[in-house]
Amino acid sequence: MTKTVITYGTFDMFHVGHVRLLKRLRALGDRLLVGCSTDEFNALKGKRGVIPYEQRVEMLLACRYVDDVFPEHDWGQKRDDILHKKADIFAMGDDWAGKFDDLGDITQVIYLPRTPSISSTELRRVSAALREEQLSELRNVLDHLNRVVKSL
Ligand code: C2G
Repeated sequence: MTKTVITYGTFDMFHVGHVRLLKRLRALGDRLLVGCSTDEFNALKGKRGVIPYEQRVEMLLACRYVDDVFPEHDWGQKRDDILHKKADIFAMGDDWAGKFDDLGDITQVIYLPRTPSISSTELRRVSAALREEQLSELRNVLDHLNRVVKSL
């Protein structure tokens, strides 16, 4: 009997924290279904995504641990999804611990430890800092060139 695992997320800037979670989720059963938050739902979640939905789906489908991906449009679709897709396990990272226990009447609810010190937010922060560093170096070069031109 195929044991189906289901999970949900934005999976923006796909990183090793996502991969390690998906790997552990897949190991809980025989197939892993991922509800990927649409760009519109991300806006509702107050998340400013970097990577568009279609590309986040493409990266998830390229992951060896993922068997299928479907759109997550709103908070309330989980119960119907679990029943319709006959998910035996609903699992998330433990930053969500306790938040979805109400689904325990129709499926097994599991929370797995997050991978520490990496997140899409942190990656965005680092890339913004790098960009700022490059801009400031450019400003220094321009200042230097201005001085050279003035001295001619
Ligand atoms: N995650 C993880 N380790 C990280 C970062 C994320 O294990 N370093 C896990 C999260 O716990 C989550 C999944 O990866 O289970 C996806 O994380 P996000 O893309 O941040 O998803 P989120 O915004 O939490 O959306 O309805 C549920 C929501 O769609 C969840």
